[in-house]
Amino acid sequence: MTNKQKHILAIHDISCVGRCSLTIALPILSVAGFDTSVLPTAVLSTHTGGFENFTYRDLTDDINPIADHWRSLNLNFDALYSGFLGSYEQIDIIANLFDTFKIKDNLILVDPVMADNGELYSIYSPEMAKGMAKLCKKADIIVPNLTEAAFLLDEPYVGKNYDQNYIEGLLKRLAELGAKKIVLTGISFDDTQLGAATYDVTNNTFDYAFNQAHPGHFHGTGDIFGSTLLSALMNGFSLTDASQIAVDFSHECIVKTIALDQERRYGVCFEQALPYLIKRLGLN
Ligand code: PXL
Repeated sequence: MTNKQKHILAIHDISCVGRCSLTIALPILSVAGFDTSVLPTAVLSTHTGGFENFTYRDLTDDINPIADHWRSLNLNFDALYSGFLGSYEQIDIIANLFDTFKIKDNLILVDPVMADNGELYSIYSPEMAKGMAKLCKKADIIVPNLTEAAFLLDEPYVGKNYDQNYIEGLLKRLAELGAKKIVLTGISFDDTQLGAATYDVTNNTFDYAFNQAHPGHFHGTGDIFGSTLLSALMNGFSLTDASQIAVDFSHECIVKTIALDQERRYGVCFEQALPYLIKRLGLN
């Protein structure tokens, strides 16, 4: 019997400079062994976090014609992975695309990329949060950070002021949006560790994955985490193990970036950590 190569669709923007979104998802999913197709949601000269005067081409009008062509080709995807969307209108368009391409055994992962550190990204309005909650309903797995979780649930952002009880309550409330697996990123119960919390609704189990914390903000690590989590899940790892691999690979990327003294707004030096990921996924 042949082992058919899995086909994944990554739905994110292209930020031409400053690694994030598709310039992270495509190489990571490729190195993890998958035929990765892309649906660009916008094209920016740089990402929005740390550069001024970036260009922004919203590709909303291109998405339905692209999806219609794919429908005519009867394409199938083993996973669909959405991240940064180019406009509020894209939420309904992507939800519709999920309806078309959802099949029994494929996986829809929604990273509700819209906010960090208590604030929405500058290009988004508060209505984005309500729309993202609707998109999360279509997902098998969602991967919000703590800020996005607060926006999705229309709850106050608590900053660093939380405990395990709060996190597990938050995970349960996020599950009410509809996904059966929830992964909450950027969790830290003390200053030395940073990681993710998972909630598997079917088994009613909570799990945690941590690695060493490094001070400061490392741009694009949410996309590193989401792409790695999906890579591990699609290679057959459990939710708990995939989350630990994603935490550890994100940490590895941060360590490389610090060692190379890279300017933070250009993103993390994940390229040099890819051999580590291949090893962790058991692909070498
Ligand atoms: O990493 C999330 C992200 C994706 N795409 C764009 C961004 C950001 C975060 O700032 O600006 C364009």
